[in-house]
Amino acid sequence: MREIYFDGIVGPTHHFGGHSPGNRASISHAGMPSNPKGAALQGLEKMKRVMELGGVQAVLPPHDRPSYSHLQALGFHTPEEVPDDLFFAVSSASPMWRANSALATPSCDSSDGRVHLSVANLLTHFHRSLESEETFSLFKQIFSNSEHFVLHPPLFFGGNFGDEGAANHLRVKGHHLFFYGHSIFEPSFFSRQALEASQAIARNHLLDTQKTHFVRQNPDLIEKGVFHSDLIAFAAGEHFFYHEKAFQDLDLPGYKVTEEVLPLKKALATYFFNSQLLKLPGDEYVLLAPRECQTLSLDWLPMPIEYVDLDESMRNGGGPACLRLPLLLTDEEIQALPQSLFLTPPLYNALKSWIEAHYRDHIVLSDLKDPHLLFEAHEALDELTEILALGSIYPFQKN
Ligand code: SUG
Repeated sequence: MREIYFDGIVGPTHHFGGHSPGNRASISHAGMPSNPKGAALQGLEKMKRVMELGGVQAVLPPHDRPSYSHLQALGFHTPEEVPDDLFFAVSSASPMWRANSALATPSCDSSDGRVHLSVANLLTHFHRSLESEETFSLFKQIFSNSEHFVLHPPLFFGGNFGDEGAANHLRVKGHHLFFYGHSIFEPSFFSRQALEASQAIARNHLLDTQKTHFVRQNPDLIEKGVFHSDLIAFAAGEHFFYHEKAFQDLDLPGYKVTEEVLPLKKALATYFFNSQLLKLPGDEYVLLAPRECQTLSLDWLPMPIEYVDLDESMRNGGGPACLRLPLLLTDEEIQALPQSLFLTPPLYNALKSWIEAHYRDHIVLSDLKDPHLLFEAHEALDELTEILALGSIYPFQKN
């Protein structure tokens, strides 16, 4: 079996909207000018590095933003009628953080022998809740082979039944750790993941209950900005690393990183635990860490580290692991996916030229209402669907 990383391509409207209370980076960078071209190139360079290291890398297209279909559903007809905050929210490029798109479990762990994927509802933040419908429809196309894949729709949208996908889940030595922040019967203002949502996913994915664990996130840390558990723990293959303050009642052995080795404050400021641990052929491991971690002493780590520059995404609270949806697949399952989505040197070159031709390198919030930006974004996405051989996936392509 191989680990596959599906990274989201950063969309042309990438900006700093301050849309995510509870996410400190998002709030502290609100209103700053952004560089969508730089952001998309940084994401692409990370994918290229994974490919060069021997990882299986695939791409997922951005969503259609600003989303006029959502504005129409809200009764608006022209951009001028829409309050700024609402317009900026429907313009968010947040689908780039594909760790929040869904949660996938491998076929070897399900009693029906198939890969299960549950699309996340992302209900706690308005701009993110807009993603699930489009993700579900895209995934229906990508994971259409029902001999190998079972796609579950997003869970209920009400009653604090929040689910944020792979960002609150790890697979460690065949065991599944589902991290949650609250129960729907005791909602918390800050927590994004409900216990009941995680339990429903484990049941729907037909996992072995003996190998399924529901672990509560430390509520103090959620208030300190650990809005997903992938900001405080990571795993791949045999390895599992977590900060000693991360969880309550963890009953699975792993590498506990103590406060002495890495103080929580530094771990959060550098996003160390959002590093992407790659499991490569021949049981080699490489940790892709945000470049902010270069200031840390990490000689206790048993694997080599490489640093990646993802500053644009990081300013919105998204590091290396946030940008990718991980899947563990057999060769046959990999063959059952659209091959046009897998990164190769020619696809890398095509995406690079495409970004350079279509993206702006400077956006302030007021630019989002510029009708030219919408036009540019549509032109770009239209061309992208050709590059990725996806057909007409966007609402504007069907008009
Ligand atoms: O949901 N930021 C995202 C970051 C997602 C990080 N993902 C993982 N940890 N896996 C969020 O808070 C900010 C957008 C803005 O403010 O413009 C934002 O949505």
